[in-house]
Amino acid sequence: MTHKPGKFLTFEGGEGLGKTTNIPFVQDYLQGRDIRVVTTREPGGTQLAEKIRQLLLDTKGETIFEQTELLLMFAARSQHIQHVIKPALAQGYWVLCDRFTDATYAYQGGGRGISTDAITWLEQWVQGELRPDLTLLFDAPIEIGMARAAQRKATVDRFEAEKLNFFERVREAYLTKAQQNPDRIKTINAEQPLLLVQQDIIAVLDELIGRLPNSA
Ligand code: Z5A
Repeated sequence: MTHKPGKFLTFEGGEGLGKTTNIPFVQDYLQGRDIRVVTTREPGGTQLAEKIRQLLLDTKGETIFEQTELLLMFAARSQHIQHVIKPALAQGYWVLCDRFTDATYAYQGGGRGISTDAITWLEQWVQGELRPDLTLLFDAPIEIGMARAAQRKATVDRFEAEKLNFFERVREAYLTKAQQNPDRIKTINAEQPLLLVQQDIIAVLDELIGRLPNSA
């Protein structure tokens, strides 16, 4: 049996701005339209990639250098793409992924200052033609996300322990990427109450579903 290839949707943005909250909402919305969905996350999504995630988030142990961090992100991504994302898309599932390569441009590029050329080279090598069909970028002033995240959990991981100006650079890099890719990256105002955020998400999803063949 042949399947229509699925769609690859990614969820991006600064810490605490609603990716984790809204992925189940999107999952329910799509399933309500008879779309089969797989949810996953980065770094992570396979046994090995989840182990790499633990290494990356751990605040203890030896210093992780910027290049090492970048390579670990793409090592995890490579496993994730081959084991989860590509097989699911080939079977017609829509893949909802909590962060993907835009996060690398934002955190390792914007935050750490690694050159875009290096990231682009790795993106091409590891992903080949694979790019998200749609990205929801949750955006708000960073203090809002930090306050929400702080309310939710007491401990901080290795990224959350960074200083404010690191997160400002991350936000800037995300917004630049969105400006460069207006068809793919849809920016959602995450400062709004959840109900309004979800109305905006539905508008974006309906637009995508409306463009599918046989969606009349
Ligand atoms: N990273 C990287 O550096 N390079 C890469 O290539 C990749 C990742 C892929 C782990 O990511 C770290 O990996 C990440 C970047 C790095 N580090 N940081 N920072 P992660 O996605 O697992 O971690 P996170 O960004 O810290 O996720 P998070 O804190 O779970 O944020 P979130 O999922 O966007 O937020 P949330 O849990 O949905 O919402 C936070 C709280 O706010 C929660 O209590 C909600 O109920 C509440 N909330 C959500 N929306 C609203 C609205 N609209 N109003 C009021 N309250 C709300």
